[in-house]
Amino acid sequence: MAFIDEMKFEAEAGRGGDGVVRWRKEKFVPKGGPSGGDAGRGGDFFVQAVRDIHILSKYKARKEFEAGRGEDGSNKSLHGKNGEDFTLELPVGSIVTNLDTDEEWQLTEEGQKFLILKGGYGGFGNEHFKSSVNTTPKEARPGQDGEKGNFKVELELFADIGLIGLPNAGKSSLLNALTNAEAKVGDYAFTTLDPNLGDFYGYIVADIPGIIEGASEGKGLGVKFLRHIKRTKMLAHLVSFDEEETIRAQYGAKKKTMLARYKEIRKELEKYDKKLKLGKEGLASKNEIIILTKSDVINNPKEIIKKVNEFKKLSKQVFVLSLYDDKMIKKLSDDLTKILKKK
Ligand SMILES: Nc1nc2c(ncn2[C@@H]2O[C@H](COP(=O)(O)OP(=O)(O)OP(=O)(O)O)[C@@H](O)[C@H]2O)c(=O)[nH]1
Ligand SMILES: [Mg+2]
Repeated sequence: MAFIDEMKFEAEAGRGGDGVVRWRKEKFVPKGGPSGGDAGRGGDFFVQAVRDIHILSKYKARKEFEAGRGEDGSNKSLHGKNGEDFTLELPVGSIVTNLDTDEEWQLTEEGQKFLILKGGYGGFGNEHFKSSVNTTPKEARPGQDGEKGNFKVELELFADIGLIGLPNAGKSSLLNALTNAEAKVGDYAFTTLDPNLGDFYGYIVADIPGIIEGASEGKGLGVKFLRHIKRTKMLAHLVSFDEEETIRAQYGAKKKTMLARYKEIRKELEKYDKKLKLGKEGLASKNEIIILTKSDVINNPKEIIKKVNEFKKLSKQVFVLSLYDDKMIKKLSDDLTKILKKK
């Protein structure tokens, strides 16, 4: 199932029912008083946040939604039923824009619900118009149309930690190790084409597809996924101990050292921020920890320490990880829990 993070749709709230002209029928009374009931109002149109990032793909075949029409009034003063409300479920992190009015709603928490279109009023029946001067009103009102609109939904994933890094850094593998996710892992670049989410003790971890030099201008999987880091609370930046040759063979990277590879991604984050004028709200200003992955490919422990010290100069927390070492995974998992709890 392809991951869909954008959609357009047409929506209409319910039309109000019509009021009616009716007369009371009573035995021995040739013409009773007015008894046309009022109509029901049209159903309102809501959007509501659910914790299901794949829900947009459910609406693939259907792009028009409408709430229920109000029922007409009836005889014997019966009030028509209100039309059924319609609630469109959207993933947490959706930004809904009314393309006709530019109004915008942000669904940031599960269960959050917004009224985006109001149903029309139901019309009055003739009984409503009864007065001392007009005991036989022949007037009734039609229902009012419900509001209509064209909308756009853009999904920006909400996560507590976003795993970022060059392709093949080990992001999906780490997601699988820490959470219940079953992300695809492969020894080639761009295994992950869509973000994956996992639950880490109630925190959401997002595995973001590999970012490469030029991503902010659309290279590789491009800008599409940088957007998903925007609402992530903190970043874990993975840099692998893979040999230079391996990396070059995989996606033709020009830069050599691990630090240079790290900086390459940082530069993309900054460029993206600049392009969108995000300033301090941007990707580059997010709290970031660094995870040096695949330490098992290095035989000399001194080499690992040397790299760690090099990265520590960036004044960020640095972790070393090999997914073949359970103790290392446990340590990272414990430390991450502590970091997340502090927030
Ligand atoms: N030796 C070693 N290999 C690892 C480790 N972690 C991951 N790998 C391997 O590295 C390769 C890439 O792992 P993925 O988890 O798919 O990497 P990714 O960062 O998600 O890659 P993309 O989805 O392409 O961006 C796979 O062959 C993994 O088995 C590790 O700790 N040690
Ligand atoms: Mg991956």
